[in-house]
Amino acid sequence: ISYKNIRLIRLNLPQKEQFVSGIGVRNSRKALIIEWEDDNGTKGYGECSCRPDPYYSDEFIEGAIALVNQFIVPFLKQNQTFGDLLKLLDKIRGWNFTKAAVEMAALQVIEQNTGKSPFQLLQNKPLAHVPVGISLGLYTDVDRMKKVVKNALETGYKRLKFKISPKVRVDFFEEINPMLFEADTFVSFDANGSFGENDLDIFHYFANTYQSMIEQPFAPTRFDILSKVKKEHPEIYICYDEEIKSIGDLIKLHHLGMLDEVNLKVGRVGGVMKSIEIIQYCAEHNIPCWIGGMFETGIGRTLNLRMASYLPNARAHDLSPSDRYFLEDIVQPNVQMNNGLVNMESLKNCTIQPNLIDKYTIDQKTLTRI
Ligand code: OSB
Ligand code: MG
Repeated sequence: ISYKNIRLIRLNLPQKEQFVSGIGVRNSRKALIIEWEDDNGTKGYGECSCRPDPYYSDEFIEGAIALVNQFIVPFLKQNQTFGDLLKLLDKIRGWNFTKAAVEMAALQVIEQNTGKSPFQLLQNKPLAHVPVGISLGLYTDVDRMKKVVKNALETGYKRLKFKISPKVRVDFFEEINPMLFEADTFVSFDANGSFGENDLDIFHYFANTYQSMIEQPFAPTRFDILSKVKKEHPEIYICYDEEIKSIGDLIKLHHLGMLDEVNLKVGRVGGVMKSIEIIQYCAEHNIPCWIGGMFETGIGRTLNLRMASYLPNARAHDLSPSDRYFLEDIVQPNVQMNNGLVNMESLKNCTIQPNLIDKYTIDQKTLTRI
């Protein structure tokens, strides 16, 4: 793969409404897009879906830009194999979201030029319709929350995932429970690592009331709290998000007997190749695995959906169409969902709109090969 220009584009996309989680409050999505242009003018796009602050992972957008500037682009050769690029990226410790974005851009160029993609390594036939769920924030107004839940149930999402934290309003859930128990939609919870040793009462409220999946209840690496909870209540079902950044993290949890389910984010584990390794390990060991989201633009969303289409047994992925959270996406037409299913055929029409990229660009920088 050759390279002529790498363009780093920083966007700010307005959201339809504020989103609150155990991580923080967000009114708009700052995004970083990496455009890779080869010698023939073929362009590939990657999305770095870390947050602008280091509150989900230790990466943040300004840091990602510095990494690409200092430790990736200067080491690119005029021509390299995809394997050379992976070696260059592997040498860098951490920075998974950033490395994934570079890999994604390169893969798009390669696919356009040769028709080859690493998805061919996954032997199963991809699904034509991918089941998706919705991730709902923390609410400060119970009427608003009721409306949102009612609407999500009517829309047909295959799963409702509620953000929870030690400050969550349990009384709101008490009011909404009849609606949740009546519906046959799967309900799960995500604490984003916000519970500590002193929040076990509220943790157990959610575990007992719903006997469902809880995502990343405790801070990553707090095996002490986890194993205590698991020993006392083996029925508690844990899904990991932040905790798993590599296949090694996954294997460790599996060997410790603490792994029930995996939220796999392509960016968090460092890209498509790393994700495929994880998918294969999960398949071999019967570990349920689904694709998580970071409120990406259509660029990242499309790739995630493609990955999800190779997981035939997943209940639902965190990949609701982006018009749920953005006023306008830079990919148009938007991904289409019908009754909780995304039609993969319809993704073929979803096209990156350069004029919309321009409209939402805060700043950009082009690194030209010298
Ligand atoms: O914990 O899964 C999470 C978004 C940003 C950071 C962390 C998380 C999320 C989501 C997004 O839940 C779900 C989506 O993209 O639809
Ligand atoms: Mg999560």
